[in-house]
Amino acid sequence: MHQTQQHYRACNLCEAICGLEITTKNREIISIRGDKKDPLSKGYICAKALALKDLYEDPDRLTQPRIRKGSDWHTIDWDSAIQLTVERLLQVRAEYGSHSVAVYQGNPTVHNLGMMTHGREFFQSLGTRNHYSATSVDQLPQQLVALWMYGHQLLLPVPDLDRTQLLILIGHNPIVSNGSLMTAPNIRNRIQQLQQRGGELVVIDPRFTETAALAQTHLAPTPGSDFYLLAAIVRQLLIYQPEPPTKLNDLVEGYEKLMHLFAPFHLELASRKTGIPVSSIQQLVTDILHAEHAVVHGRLGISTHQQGTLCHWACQLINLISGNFDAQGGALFAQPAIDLTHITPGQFATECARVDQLPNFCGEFPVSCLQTEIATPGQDQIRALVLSAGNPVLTTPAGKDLAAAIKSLEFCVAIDFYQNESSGLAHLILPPTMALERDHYDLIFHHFSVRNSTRWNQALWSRQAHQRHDWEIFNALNETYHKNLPSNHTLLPDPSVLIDMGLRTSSLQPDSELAELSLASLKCQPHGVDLGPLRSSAKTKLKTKSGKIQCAPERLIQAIQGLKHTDTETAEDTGYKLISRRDSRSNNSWGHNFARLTKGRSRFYACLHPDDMLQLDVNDEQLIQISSTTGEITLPVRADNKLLRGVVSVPFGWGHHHAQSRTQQANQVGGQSINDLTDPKRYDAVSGVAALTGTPVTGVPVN
Ligand SMILES: Nc1nc2c(c(=O)[nH]1)N[C@H]1C(S)=C(S)[C@@H](COP(=O)(O)OP(=O)(O)OC[C@H]3O[C@@H](n4cnc5c(=O)[nH]c(N)nc54)[C@H](O)[C@@H]3O)O[C@H]1N2
Ligand SMILES: Nc1nc2c(c(=O)[nH]1)N[C@H]1C(S)=C(S)[C@@H](COP(=O)(O)OP(=O)(O)OC[C@H]3O[C@@H](n4cnc5c(=O)[nH]c(N)nc54)[C@H](O)[C@@H]3O)O[C@H]1N2
Ligand code: SF4
Ligand SMILES: [Mo]
Repeated sequence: MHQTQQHYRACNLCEAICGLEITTKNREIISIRGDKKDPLSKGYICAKALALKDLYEDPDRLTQPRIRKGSDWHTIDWDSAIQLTVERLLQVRAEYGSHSVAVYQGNPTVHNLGMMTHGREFFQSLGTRNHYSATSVDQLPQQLVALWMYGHQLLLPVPDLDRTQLLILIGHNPIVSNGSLMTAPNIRNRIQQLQQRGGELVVIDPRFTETAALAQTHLAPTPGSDFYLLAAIVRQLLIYQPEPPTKLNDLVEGYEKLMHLFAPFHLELASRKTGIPVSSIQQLVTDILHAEHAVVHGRLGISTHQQGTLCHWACQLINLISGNFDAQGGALFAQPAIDLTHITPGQFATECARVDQLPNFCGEFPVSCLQTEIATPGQDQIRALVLSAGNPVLTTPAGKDLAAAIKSLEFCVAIDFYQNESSGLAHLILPPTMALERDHYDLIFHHFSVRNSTRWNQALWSRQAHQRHDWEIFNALNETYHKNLPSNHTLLPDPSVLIDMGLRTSSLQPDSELAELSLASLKCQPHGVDLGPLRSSAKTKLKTKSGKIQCAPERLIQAIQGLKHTDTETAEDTGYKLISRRDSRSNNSWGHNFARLTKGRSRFYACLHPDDMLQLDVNDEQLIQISSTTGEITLPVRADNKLLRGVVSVPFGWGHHHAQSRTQQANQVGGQSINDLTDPKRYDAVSGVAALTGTPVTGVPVN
C-alpha cells in the first residue's frame, strides 16, 4: 500500500518563489497548496502554482528526445540524440568557424538550478561569441546601471517593501506579475499593510493597471517619455539636496556632476513630454522629501524602452539623493546565502554585433540582432542555433522574421519539454524533466528578495529511466563534445554538490535557527529558513574599483548629454503607441497549455480609450487590424476608459499557430503575437535592448 506523502518546495514559475505544500501518492500529484511555514510566502500561492500539476500531467509535455524529418517528428534514444547534436554542431563549426554556432537562453534558465550550474560549461565550450538571451528583452538596462554604479550586474538594490512608507512603482504591475527584481510573495497583502501603517503607493503607468487600482496616486505618462519625468524629479531633489546625504558622504563619487547634467530637465519639459501636470510632479517630489522612508522601483515598462538605461539610472539616483539608498524602508541590497556578486563582474561593449553593431553585455549580444546575424551572409554568419528554454519567435521583436531565419539554419537543437513556435522549427528537441521532478535551490531570486531566506528543495521523486534533467543533458553534450574536440573541460558534479559547497563557503552568519549553512542542515528545514530583514550593507558590498558608488558613469553622461529635447512632433508621435499587457494566469509564452489558466472569456483582445474607438469607428469586441512597420495582427478591441488616449494595449505571449498541441487546440487558444509588431531597429540607445514599448502603430476596423 502506498501512502500519501507531503513535499515542500518553492514554486519556480515566477520570481515570488512561493512555498508549496504538495501532496502525492505514488507518482500522482493529489494537491498543491501554499506552505504556511514558508518564511517569505506564509501560505500564499497564485493560480499558476496549480498549473504545475497540469504541466506534470500534460500529455503534450515531451519526456524523450524527438527528431524532425520534414514535418514528421519521431522519438529517438538519448545517446543517439546527444551524439547527433554534437556531430552537427561540430560539422557547422568545422565548416564555418566557431562563431557560426549561436545560443539563445530563455527566461526559465534563471528559475532552474541545473541550467544555472551546468549550462555555462557547455555554452562556453562552443567557443562562440554569439550568445543571446531573454535578458535583452527584459532587465538588462537595470543590470547595466548596477554594474556601472555599484560594480556588479547583480548588485540591484531591492525595495524594503515591508518597512517603506512611500512605494513608487514605475513600469511595473506586480499585482499581476507577482513582482520582479523584487521577490515579494503576496504583494497585494504587503501593499495593504503599507497602507495600513499610513504609507502610500504611487503607480506610474500609461494603463490604469490592477496595481494602479490599489494606489493612492496614478500618473499616466505617454509611453517612452518616462526619462523626462524621472529626470525632473532628480533635478528637483538636487535643489533640496545639493550635497550627498550625510551618511553616504564617503561612499559616493561624481555627485557634484549631477546638478549640471540634470539642469535642462525642468518640470515644464517633463510635463510637455509625459502629459503629466507640473503640479502632480511637484507633489511627488514633495512626498518623496517628506516621507519617512520612500523607494522608487522601476521594471519592465521602463526597461524595454528607448531610454531604458537612463530611466533606471534616474530611479537609482532618486533613491540615493533622497537618502533612501541603503536605508531601512528604502532600497537595500539583499544578503543571499550563496552570493553570486562574489563572481567576477561582467563587462559591457567588449565587442559589437557583426551586422547591427550593437554592444555586448556579460558576453551576450542583444537578441534583436539574432535575425540579422542569421540572415546576413558573410564571415561568422550564424548557421546553427542551440535554443535553451526559450521561445524567441513569440518573445523577441519581429518574431516572424526570426522564425524564417531559424528555418534557414543548417542545424537547430532545442532544449525544451514543449514543441513551441521556436523549438518546433528545430531539427531535434531534447526535453528535460519538469521542475517538480528535480532538486531545486534558487540561485538568483534570493538576491532580489524583500526579506532574506534560504531553502533547499528535494525532487518529489527520482526521474524515470527515459528522462534526463537539464544538467544531465548539458553534461552529456559537454562530454560528447570534448570527446570529439579534445580540450580542457570540467564535468561538473550533481548540482546538490555545488550548492553544498556554496553554502559551506558562505560569508553569511545564520542565527539561531541553523547551526551551520550546508546542504545537510537545509535538508532538515524543508520549509526554508528565515535570514531576517534587509540590512544596510553597501559599504561591504560595493564592487566598483574605488569601492564607491559611481553617481555619474561616463557612458550615462554621454547619453544624457546626447538627448535632443525637441518638442516638435516626429512621425513617431502620430498614430498609436503600443504597450504590452500581462495577465495573472499567463506565463510569458507558455502558460497556454493549461486548461486551468486558459478557461473563461478570451483574454486575447486589445484595449483602447473609448474616444479613440469612436474616432476609429469601432465598437466593443469588433476586430481591428493593428499595423507597424514590422507587420500586422488582428484582434478584438475593448474600451478601457482609464487607458491613456493614443495608446493601444495588447496582451503579450500569444500567437500559438504553429504549435502541434492537443491541449491548446482543445482550449482554443492561439491568437497572434504582439512581437509581430515590435521592431528590432527600435532599441535603447545605451544598451541596445529592444524597445518593445511605445512602438508606433496604426489601427483600422476589420469588417
Ligand atoms: N512585446 C513583449 N515582448 C516581451 C515581453 C513583453 O512584455 N512584451 N516580455 C519579455 C520578457 S520579460 C521575457 S522574460 C521574455 C521571455 O522570453 P522567452 O524566455 O524566450 O520565452 P518563454 O515564454 O519564457 O519561454 C520559455 C520556454 O522554456 C520552456 N521551459 C520551461 N521550463 C523549462 C525548464 O525547466 N527547462 C527547459 N529546458 N525549458 C523550460 C517552456 O516550455 C517554454 O517553451 O519575453 C520578452 N518579450
Ligand atoms: N502572470 C504573469 N506573471 C509574470 C509573467 C507573465 O507572463 N505573467 N512574466 C514574468 C516575467 S518574465 C517578468 S520579467 C515579470 C515582469 O513584470 P512587470 O515588470 O510587472 O511587467 P508587466 O506586467 O509587463 O508590466 C509592465 C508595465 O509597464 C507598463 N508600461 C508599458 N510601457 C510603459 C512606459 O513607457 N512607461 C511606463 N511608466 N510604463 C509602461 C505596462 O502598461 C505594464 O503595466 O513578470 C513575471 N511574472
Ligand atoms: S506567485 Fe509566482 S511563485 Fe508564487 S505561486 Fe504564483 S507563479 Fe508560483
Ligand atoms: Mo522576464
